[in-house]
Amino acid sequence: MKQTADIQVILNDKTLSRDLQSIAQKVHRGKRITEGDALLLFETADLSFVGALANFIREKKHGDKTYFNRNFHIEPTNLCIYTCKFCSYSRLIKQRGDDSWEYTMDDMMNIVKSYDGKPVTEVHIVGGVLPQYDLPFYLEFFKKIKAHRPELHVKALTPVEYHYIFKKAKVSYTEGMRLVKESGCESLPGGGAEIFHPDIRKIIAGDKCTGEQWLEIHEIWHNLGMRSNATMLYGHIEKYEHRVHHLNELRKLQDKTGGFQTFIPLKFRNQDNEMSHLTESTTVEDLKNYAVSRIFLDNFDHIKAYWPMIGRPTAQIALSFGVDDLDGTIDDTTKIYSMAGSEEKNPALSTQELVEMIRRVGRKPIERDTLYNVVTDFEGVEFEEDKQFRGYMALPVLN
Ligand code: V47
Ligand code: SF4
Repeated sequence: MKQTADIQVILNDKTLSRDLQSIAQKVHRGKRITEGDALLLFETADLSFVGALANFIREKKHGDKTYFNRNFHIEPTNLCIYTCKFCSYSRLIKQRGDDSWEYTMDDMMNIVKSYDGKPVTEVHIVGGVLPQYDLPFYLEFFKKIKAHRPELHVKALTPVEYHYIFKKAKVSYTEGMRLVKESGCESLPGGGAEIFHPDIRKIIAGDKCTGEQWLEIHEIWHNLGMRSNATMLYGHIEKYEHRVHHLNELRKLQDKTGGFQTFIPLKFRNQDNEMSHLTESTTVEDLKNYAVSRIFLDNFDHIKAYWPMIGRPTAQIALSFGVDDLDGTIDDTTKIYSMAGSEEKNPALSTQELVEMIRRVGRKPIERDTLYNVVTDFEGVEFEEDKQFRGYMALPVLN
């Protein structure tokens, strides 16, 4: 269901510059746009223009289908040896105190067990980097999860952690990723990417893995036949050219491996971090960023809006600006964004709430698993009122 201008209106608009006309023609014909085109879109195109093009691509790929999954997060610790300037979540080891946590293996297995009998399909594991969370620890943790609940998909750790734990264990990236796969980790989340360009990365995240290392670890993982996600942290000190460079690095790797499933733009939130003096991007900018990402990343199947970060209303609008995925039901188990100033203080949505949120903007909710297999197509499914149960009671409608 379109909420933006029709692409035909754009194609017939004689007031557009030749360059924008040419980009619209490329999109209409399914041709790839260049880095220069993407820069031009960021710098000169208005929101309705990029929205129309992005929505055209979104609907060509997915129609009104809008995906989500049922997952929970485990964040082993919020202590971290690194000092990323945008991070509101981590505490340095010397700040160990009331607002920090370090879960043991048993603590984390208890979290996994607390979901026994609940219809979640994925556990998303990511947190700070600390020496005790080393390669043997994580390999054992993945094995324990799979032994306890074999069908639960383990989506775990980013190249930031992998780079650190492999170095400490003195294993190569290739050997390390092979062990990780063998132990039951099935995909990588998209975190740690930030901005690949060294000019920006060295200022905001100078002491963790480089952009090249992030890309190399994902490439090795893809070559093992595995899938992963990608993110970009935007709306801080980067310029449009850095965003385009980042998107282009992802597009090049995707051309080589095809291993990325989804791209997730992450809006910089400015509460309680070393970049709090920066003004956050506007919602117009956020939507434009989704749209240009959708247009540029022609070889990515999915663009995800992470609703705990941007809030539910913006996530709904984003579905008309290239986004086809809203992440998961997230049972209040991530602290990353509430600590950084998101309007979602306790991010939890029941399946019923998420389904209704998608339907209210005219889209079709589909529950997927991590690899985008359909778990439930909610077409014609109504809900029985059950306020106590945080899952859902879906009843097929018999017409
Ligand atoms: O890498 C940290 C970001 C990321 C802030 O793959 C911040 O399905 C904004 O990657 N403002 C971790 N962003 C989260 C992540 C993710 C989230 C949802 C789904 C998936 C997926 C991956 O969070 C970090 C960093 O880029 N982050 N602090 C902040 N103040
Ligand atoms: Fe540590 Fe990740 Fe925060 Fe950087 S973003 S300080 S690596 S927890």
